Amino acid sequence: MTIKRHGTNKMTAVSSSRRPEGLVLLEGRIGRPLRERLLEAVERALESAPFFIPRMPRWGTPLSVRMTNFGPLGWVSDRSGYRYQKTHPETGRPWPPMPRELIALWEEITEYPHPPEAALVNFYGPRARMGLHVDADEEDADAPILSVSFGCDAVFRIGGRRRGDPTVSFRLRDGDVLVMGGEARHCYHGVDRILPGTGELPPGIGEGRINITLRRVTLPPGRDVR
Ligand code: MD3
Ligand code: FE
Repeated sequence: MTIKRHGTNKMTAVSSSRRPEGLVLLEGRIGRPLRERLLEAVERALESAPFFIPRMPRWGTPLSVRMTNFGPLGWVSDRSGYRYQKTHPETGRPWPPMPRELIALWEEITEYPHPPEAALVNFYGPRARMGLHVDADEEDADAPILSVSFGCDAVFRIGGRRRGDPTVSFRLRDGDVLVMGGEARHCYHGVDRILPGTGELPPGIGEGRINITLRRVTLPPGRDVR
Protein backbone atom coordinates (compact mmCIF):
# COMPACT_ATOMS: atom_id res chain seq x y z
CA MET A 1 0.00 0.00 0.00
CA THR A 2 1.07 3.57 -0.59
CA ILE A 3 0.75 5.97 2.33
CA LYS A 4 1.18 9.67 1.77
CA ARG A 5 1.21 12.10 4.64
CA HIS A 6 -0.39 15.32 3.52
CA GLY A 7 1.81 18.38 3.49
CA THR A 8 4.96 16.47 2.64
CA ASN A 9 5.98 14.58 -0.44
CA LYS A 10 7.42 11.79 1.62
CA MET A 11 6.03 8.39 1.08
CA THR A 12 6.27 5.85 3.84
CA ALA A 13 5.36 2.19 4.20
CA VAL A 14 5.89 0.79 0.76
CA SER A 15 4.13 -2.17 -0.78
CA SER A 16 4.13 -5.59 0.76
CA SER A 17 2.83 -8.58 -1.20
CA ARG A 18 0.04 -9.01 1.38
CA ARG A 19 -1.35 -5.59 0.60
CA PRO A 20 -3.31 -5.22 -2.58
CA GLU A 21 -1.88 -3.15 -5.40
CA GLY A 22 -3.91 -0.02 -6.11
CA LEU A 23 -4.62 0.91 -2.49
CA VAL A 24 -3.55 4.46 -1.63
CA LEU A 25 -4.02 6.09 1.78
CA LEU A 26 -3.81 9.89 1.84
CA GLU A 27 -3.56 10.66 5.54
CA GLY A 28 -5.14 13.95 6.58
CA ARG A 29 -5.92 14.86 2.97
CA ILE A 30 -9.09 16.77 3.96
CA GLY A 31 -8.19 20.08 5.61
CA ARG A 32 -10.35 21.97 8.11
CA PRO A 33 -12.29 24.23 5.70
CA LEU A 34 -13.16 21.38 3.34
CA ARG A 35 -14.09 19.13 6.29
CA GLU A 36 -16.53 21.78 7.50
CA ARG A 37 -18.12 22.21 4.08
CA LEU A 38 -18.53 18.48 3.57
CA LEU A 39 -20.05 17.83 7.00
CA GLU A 40 -22.44 20.75 6.46
CA ALA A 41 -23.43 19.18 3.17
CA VAL A 42 -24.15 15.90 4.99
CA GLU A 43 -26.28 17.68 7.61
CA ARG A 44 -28.21 19.48 4.89
CA ALA A 45 -28.72 16.27 2.92
CA LEU A 46 -30.11 14.53 6.00
CA GLU A 47 -33.03 16.98 6.07
CA SER A 48 -34.40 15.58 2.81
CA ALA A 49 -32.66 12.18 2.76
CA PRO A 50 -32.52 10.87 6.36
CA PHE A 51 -30.39 7.88 7.28
CA PHE A 52 -32.11 4.60 6.47
CA ILE A 53 -31.36 1.17 7.96
CA PRO A 54 -29.94 -1.14 5.30
CA ARG A 55 -31.11 -4.76 5.58
CA MET A 56 -29.72 -8.07 4.47
CA PRO A 57 -31.30 -9.52 1.34
CA ARG A 58 -33.80 -12.37 1.97
CA TRP A 59 -33.83 -12.24 5.77
CA GLY A 60 -34.17 -8.52 6.34
CA THR A 61 -31.66 -8.56 9.21
CA PRO A 62 -30.62 -4.93 9.84
CA LEU A 63 -26.99 -3.91 9.38
CA SER A 64 -25.49 -1.79 12.18
CA VAL A 65 -24.48 1.00 9.78
CA ARG A 66 -26.94 3.74 8.80
CA MET A 67 -26.86 5.08 5.23
CA THR A 68 -27.87 7.80 2.85
CA ASN A 69 -26.53 8.97 -0.52
CA PHE A 70 -25.77 12.02 -2.62
CA GLY A 71 -25.87 12.08 -6.40
CA PRO A 72 -27.93 10.71 -9.27
CA LEU A 73 -27.68 7.15 -7.92
CA GLY A 74 -27.63 5.74 -4.41
CA TRP A 75 -26.77 2.32 -3.01
CA VAL A 76 -29.54 0.62 -1.05
CA SER A 77 -30.06 -2.80 0.47
CA ASP A 78 -33.29 -4.42 1.59
CA ARG A 79 -35.07 -7.80 1.48
CA SER A 80 -35.10 -7.64 -2.33
CA GLY A 81 -31.33 -7.27 -2.57
CA TYR A 82 -28.50 -4.80 -3.12
CA ARG A 83 -28.76 -2.24 -5.90
CA TYR A 84 -28.26 1.35 -7.00
CA GLN A 85 -31.40 3.40 -7.46
CA LYS A 86 -32.35 7.01 -8.19
CA THR A 87 -34.54 7.54 -5.12
CA HIS A 88 -34.45 7.28 -1.33
CA PRO A 89 -36.05 3.99 -0.22
CA GLU A 90 -38.32 5.65 2.37
CA THR A 91 -39.15 9.09 0.99
CA GLY A 92 -39.20 8.07 -2.68
CA ARG A 93 -37.45 11.34 -3.52
CA PRO A 94 -34.32 11.74 -5.64
CA TRP A 95 -31.07 11.80 -3.64
CA PRO A 96 -29.66 15.26 -2.82
CA PRO A 97 -27.20 16.55 -5.43
CA MET A 98 -23.55 15.53 -5.20
CA PRO A 99 -21.65 18.39 -3.47
CA ARG A 100 -19.31 20.13 -5.92
CA GLU A 101 -16.47 19.66 -3.42
CA LEU A 102 -16.78 15.89 -3.76
CA ILE A 103 -16.71 16.06 -7.56
CA ALA A 104 -13.62 18.27 -7.35
CA LEU A 105 -11.91 15.85 -4.95
CA TRP A 106 -12.62 12.93 -7.31
CA GLU A 107 -11.17 14.89 -10.24
CA GLU A 108 -8.06 15.94 -8.31
CA ILE A 109 -7.27 12.54 -6.91
CA THR A 110 -8.46 9.88 -9.34
CA GLU A 111 -7.96 11.45 -12.77
CA TYR A 112 -10.78 9.15 -13.88
CA PRO A 113 -12.34 10.82 -16.95
CA HIS A 114 -15.99 10.56 -15.81
CA PRO A 115 -17.66 12.03 -12.73
CA PRO A 116 -18.80 9.92 -9.77
CA GLU A 117 -22.50 8.98 -9.84
CA ALA A 118 -23.00 7.89 -6.24
CA ALA A 119 -21.71 9.15 -2.91
CA LEU A 120 -22.68 6.60 -0.27
CA VAL A 121 -22.69 8.11 3.21
CA ASN A 122 -22.17 5.49 5.95
CA PHE A 123 -22.80 6.46 9.57
CA TYR A 124 -21.26 4.28 12.28
CA GLY A 125 -22.44 4.68 15.85
CA PRO A 126 -19.84 3.67 18.45
CA ARG A 127 -20.79 -0.04 18.18
CA ALA A 128 -21.39 -0.30 14.45
CA ARG A 129 -19.21 -2.40 12.14
CA MET A 130 -19.19 -3.65 8.57
CA GLY A 131 -18.44 -7.28 7.80
CA LEU A 132 -15.99 -8.38 5.11
CA HIS A 133 -17.50 -7.92 1.64
CA VAL A 134 -16.62 -7.06 -1.94
CA ASP A 135 -18.17 -4.06 -3.70
CA ALA A 136 -19.54 -5.64 -6.87
CA ASP A 137 -22.76 -3.79 -7.68
CA GLU A 138 -21.08 -1.30 -10.01
CA GLU A 139 -21.17 -1.97 -13.76
CA ASP A 140 -17.99 0.03 -14.19
CA ALA A 141 -15.66 -2.15 -12.15
CA ASP A 142 -12.58 -0.43 -13.63
CA ALA A 143 -13.34 2.92 -12.05
CA PRO A 144 -11.69 3.49 -8.69
CA ILE A 145 -13.59 4.07 -5.45
CA LEU A 146 -12.58 7.03 -3.29
CA SER A 147 -13.44 7.15 0.41
CA VAL A 148 -13.33 10.00 2.95
CA SER A 149 -13.53 9.45 6.73
CA PHE A 150 -14.77 11.79 9.49
CA GLY A 151 -15.17 11.54 13.25
CA CYS A 152 -13.95 8.57 15.26
CA ASP A 153 -11.13 6.32 14.10
CA ALA A 154 -12.06 3.01 12.46
CA VAL A 155 -10.15 -0.24 12.30
CA PHE A 156 -10.30 -1.04 8.58
CA ARG A 157 -9.34 -4.45 7.20
CA ILE A 158 -8.58 -5.49 3.62
CA GLY A 159 -7.66 -8.90 2.20
CA GLY A 160 -7.55 -10.39 -1.28
CA ARG A 161 -9.95 -11.47 -3.98
CA ARG A 162 -11.03 -14.54 -2.03
CA ARG A 163 -12.65 -14.62 1.38
CA GLY A 164 -10.04 -16.21 3.63
CA ASP A 165 -7.06 -14.58 1.87
CA PRO A 166 -4.73 -12.97 4.43
CA THR A 167 -5.77 -9.47 5.51
CA VAL A 168 -4.06 -6.36 6.78
CA SER A 169 -5.62 -3.81 9.14
CA PHE A 170 -5.00 -0.15 9.68
CA ARG A 171 -6.80 2.85 11.12
CA LEU A 172 -8.84 5.28 9.10
CA ARG A 173 -8.91 8.66 10.82
CA ASP A 174 -10.74 11.94 10.46
CA GLY A 175 -9.70 13.60 7.21
CA ASP A 176 -8.15 10.51 5.64
CA VAL A 177 -8.82 9.65 2.01
CA LEU A 178 -8.46 6.05 0.83
CA VAL A 179 -8.43 5.27 -2.89
CA MET A 180 -9.10 1.79 -4.22
CA GLY A 181 -8.05 1.21 -7.79
CA GLY A 182 -6.53 -1.69 -9.69
CA GLU A 183 -6.43 -4.93 -7.76
CA ALA A 184 -7.61 -3.41 -4.48
CA ARG A 185 -10.95 -2.51 -6.08
CA HIS A 186 -11.84 -6.21 -6.12
CA CYS A 187 -10.66 -7.18 -2.65
CA TYR A 188 -12.62 -8.18 0.44
CA HIS A 189 -12.71 -5.42 3.04
CA GLY A 190 -14.64 -4.30 6.12
CA VAL A 191 -14.66 -2.25 9.30
CA ASP A 192 -13.94 -4.29 12.44
CA ARG A 193 -14.71 -1.55 14.90
CA ILE A 194 -14.98 2.12 15.72
CA LEU A 195 -12.79 3.55 18.48
CA PRO A 196 -15.26 5.60 20.56
CA GLY A 197 -14.09 8.98 21.82
CA THR A 198 -11.35 9.38 19.20
CA GLY A 199 -13.14 11.98 17.11
CA GLU A 200 -16.05 14.38 16.86
CA LEU A 201 -18.93 14.88 14.45
CA PRO A 202 -21.44 17.75 14.40
CA PRO A 203 -24.08 17.19 17.15
CA GLY A 204 -26.80 17.02 14.49
CA ILE A 205 -25.22 13.84 13.16
CA GLY A 206 -24.34 12.12 16.43
CA GLU A 207 -21.43 10.29 18.01
CA GLY A 208 -19.37 8.02 15.84
CA ARG A 209 -17.98 8.02 12.34
CA ILE A 210 -19.00 9.06 8.84
CA ASN A 211 -17.50 7.51 5.73
CA ILE A 212 -18.36 8.79 2.25
CA THR A 213 -17.48 6.63 -0.76
CA LEU A 214 -17.54 8.08 -4.27
CA ARG A 215 -18.37 5.64 -7.02
CA ARG A 216 -18.83 5.42 -10.73
CA VAL A 217 -21.78 3.06 -11.21
CA THR A 218 -22.76 2.85 -14.89
CA LEU A 219 -20.44 2.26 -17.80
CA PRO A 220 -19.34 5.59 -19.25
CA PRO A 221 -21.11 6.45 -22.52
CA GLY A 222 -19.69 4.55 -25.46
CA ARG A 223 -18.04 1.84 -23.42
CA ASP A 224 -19.52 -1.60 -23.80
CA VAL A 225 -19.63 -4.48 -21.35
CA ARG A 226 -16.68 -6.71 -22.15
C1 MD3 B 1 -11.72 -1.55 -0.71
N1 MD3 B 1 -17.13 1.26 3.43
O1 MD3 B 1 -19.19 1.47 1.75
S1 MD3 B 1 -14.33 2.71 3.12
C2 MD3 B 1 -18.46 0.46 1.62
O2 MD3 B 1 -15.47 2.66 6.15
C3 MD3 B 1 -17.34 0.27 2.56
O3 MD3 B 1 -17.53 2.73 5.52
C4 MD3 B 1 -16.14 1.17 4.47
O4 MD3 B 1 -16.67 -0.71 2.49
C5 MD3 B 1 -16.38 2.28 5.45
O5 MD3 B 1 -18.62 -0.39 0.73
C6 MD3 B 1 -14.75 1.22 3.94
C7 MD3 B 1 -12.94 2.18 2.16
C8 MD3 B 1 -13.29 1.26 1.03
C9 MD3 B 1 -14.42 1.47 0.25
C10 MD3 B 1 -14.67 0.64 -0.84
C11 MD3 B 1 -13.76 -0.37 -1.17
C12 MD3 B 1 -12.41 0.27 0.73
C13 MD3 B 1 -12.63 -0.56 -0.38
C14 MD3 B 1 -13.96 -1.20 -2.30
C15 MD3 B 1 -13.04 -2.16 -2.62
C16 MD3 B 1 -11.92 -2.34 -1.81
FE1 FE C 1 -17.17 -1.78 0.62
